[in-house]
Amino acid sequence: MQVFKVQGMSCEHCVRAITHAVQKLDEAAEVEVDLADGEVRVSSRLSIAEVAEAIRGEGYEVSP
Ligand SMILES: [Cu+2]
Repeated sequence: MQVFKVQGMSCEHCVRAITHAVQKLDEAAEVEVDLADGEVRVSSRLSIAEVAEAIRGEGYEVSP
């Protein structure tokens, strides 16, 4: 599982946007968004860079 620190997530819209962006690259990806901790946890066949790029593509900041 990969864990990303993501800034700017605030609501269910953000959860859906990020989940869909990752699942667009890997349909089978499991995406768990923790709004309270500002964390996104992903289990997928994607690389860390690919997931980070997908999240950034939705307009969120991803910490290295
Ligand atoms: Cu939102």
